[in-house]
Amino acid sequence: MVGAVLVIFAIGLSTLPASFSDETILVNQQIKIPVDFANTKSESQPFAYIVQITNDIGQVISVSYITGSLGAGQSLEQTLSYIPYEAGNYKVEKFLWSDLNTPTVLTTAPVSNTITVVQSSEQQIQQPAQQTVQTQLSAATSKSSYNAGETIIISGTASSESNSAIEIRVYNQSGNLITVSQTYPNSYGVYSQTIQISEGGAWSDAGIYQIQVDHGEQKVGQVFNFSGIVQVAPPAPPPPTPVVSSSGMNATVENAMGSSTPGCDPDCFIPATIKIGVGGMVTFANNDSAAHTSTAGTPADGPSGVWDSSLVMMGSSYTTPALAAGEYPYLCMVHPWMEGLVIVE
Ligand SMILES: [Cu+2]
Repeated sequence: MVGAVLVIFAIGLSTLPASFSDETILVNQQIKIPVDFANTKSESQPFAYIVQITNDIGQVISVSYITGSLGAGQSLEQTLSYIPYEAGNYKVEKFLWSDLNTPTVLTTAPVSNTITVVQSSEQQIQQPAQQTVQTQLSAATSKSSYNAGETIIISGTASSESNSAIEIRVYNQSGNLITVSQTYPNSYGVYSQTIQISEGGAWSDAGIYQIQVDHGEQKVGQVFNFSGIVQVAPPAPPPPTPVVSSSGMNATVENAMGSSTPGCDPDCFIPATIKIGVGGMVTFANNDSAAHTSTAGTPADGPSGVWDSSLVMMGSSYTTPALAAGEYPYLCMVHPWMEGLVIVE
């Protein structure tokens, strides 16, 4: 066994290019965020490299990530890009984890930089552009191995700037195309698609299957193992009962254990629906093994701005401001399947 937290990478991230701090970035100008690091270990190392951008008032407006594995002595140099559509001060934070779902933090502290974005004199007379998120296409599967009858969840990031569909193709172990489906990124530049594995038919031979994800000019691939085994159906779950927990004036909500992997819904936040008094606050306690956010808003409409925890690390918590009467849907920005509701009355 290795220790719980190891600094395994030599991180080349202490400074961003001079343009971040010394020059002024204009609205609608692309910011290139370098992502470069080296594995100095003598064995290969899986990683999830996360870039989070927050705006003036602390709202997370973009989360993008690169996942993969680096061999011994290998280094990675890539660039994530982001286009700010409004003037303001943006904070860029970089996190390096071993895995998106069961992360071991590979660096002791995130790297943080502030970018100042201003409008040029020409831009000041223009209408503000609609906000979109431009990010590099990525794809991850909910598990690395599946049995017949199971559901594959493919999720990742994609630019929400283009209106083009994300096309997802699955090829079997012989290279034959067995499914094609389409989805669109939400306003955060996050997408998620489910693919049901039928029993038999095209899904019959065990082996390594490939997923090809295309979005505009960008392409990424993923592989997973298909066992070919028909999974015995689990006992039927009890019928869902809408549980509204009321804890009086204030309340605490926990992140469900393992909620960084799809499948926790509808109880990714416990309890998923909470009722508090007018002027009360909700504390989100992260006792899960992954980092999460609690962000007021919906996947369809984006953040409402009522509250946004930004990334809450494992073992930490976040408390909302005092809330006025109303119903507040919220979600986790990193794991868009995690949704909850706060009722204030
Ligand atoms: Cu989450």
